[in-house]
Amino acid sequence: QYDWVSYKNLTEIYAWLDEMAAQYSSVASVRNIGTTHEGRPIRLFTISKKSGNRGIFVEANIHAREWISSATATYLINELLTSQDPDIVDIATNIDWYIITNVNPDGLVWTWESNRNWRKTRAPVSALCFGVDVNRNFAYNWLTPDETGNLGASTTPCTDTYAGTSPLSENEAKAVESVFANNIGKFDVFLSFHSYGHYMLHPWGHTRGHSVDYDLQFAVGNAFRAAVQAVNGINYAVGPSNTVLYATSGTTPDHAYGQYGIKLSYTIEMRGNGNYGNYGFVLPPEFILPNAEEVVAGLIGLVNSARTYG
Ligand code: 0X9
Ligand code: ZN
Repeated sequence: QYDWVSYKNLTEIYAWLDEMAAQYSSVASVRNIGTTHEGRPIRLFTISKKSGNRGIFVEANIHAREWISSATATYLINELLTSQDPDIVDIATNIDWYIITNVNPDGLVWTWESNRNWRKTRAPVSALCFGVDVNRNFAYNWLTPDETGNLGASTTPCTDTYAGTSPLSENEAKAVESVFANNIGKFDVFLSFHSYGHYMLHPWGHTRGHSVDYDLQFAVGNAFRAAVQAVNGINYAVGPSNTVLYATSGTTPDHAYGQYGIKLSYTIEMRGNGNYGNYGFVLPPEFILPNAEEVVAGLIGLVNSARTYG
């Protein structure tokens, strides 16, 4: 029986996605959108209960060690398909959901079998070194320094923020890219689930300059923050990722906004530190449910805020 009491490995997550797609086959489906270096499928789960809906695209676990991100993505799928709560029924019925629970399956398996702290993919990238940071491999302003000269990414294969040899060089990034490219104009919101630190980050990462849609991005991000805080009291910091967190280039949210015009594009850094304990990426399983509950409440707040804008 699947639950959110313990973390699940890739085999368990993929088996559960299959079961849910089979059980709710009139509204849900799961399909392969790419294959990793080690031959594992990258899978897209979709929920559509009504024709003509606009959509929200969620990616999770692009960083292998951030287990809470995929646990929250599966919790979200479960809520959308099973909850009777009117707010959940609303967002499940009136929005199409495109969810990649595991952008980086090879990395996740490596964290279970060899190194719990692994971040990147597992493709060989130089003598003795493995892995590209998929969240530095997207095309929009790939390896572009900000005003302070900070690349926010690395050209050194052995480092944790290695950007790859070229934009979209990695199969994982190509798979995510295919969802954007095959659904132009579909998504009003893009969400990248990460941990940790309690941040709700909007573009840009690659520049300190304010985006054209800064006010909208901040307002909707702030609605997420308020709805999260109402559940368990955790207060996320909201703002542009470059200045609130640090410089980055080639991230999925910058790409979603810059390349595809998805204005409401966010990185959500979930639990891992704070006054209940500084666990970092190794968040104990008893926090899966409270984290997931507050994030889903946050998403309801985000949707209702977004609806008040054109
Ligand atoms: O460095 C990252 O990729 C993210 N932090 S993490 O600790 N999960 O690795 C932050 C990315 C934020 N940047 C943008 N949203 N542009
Ligand atoms: Zn991350």
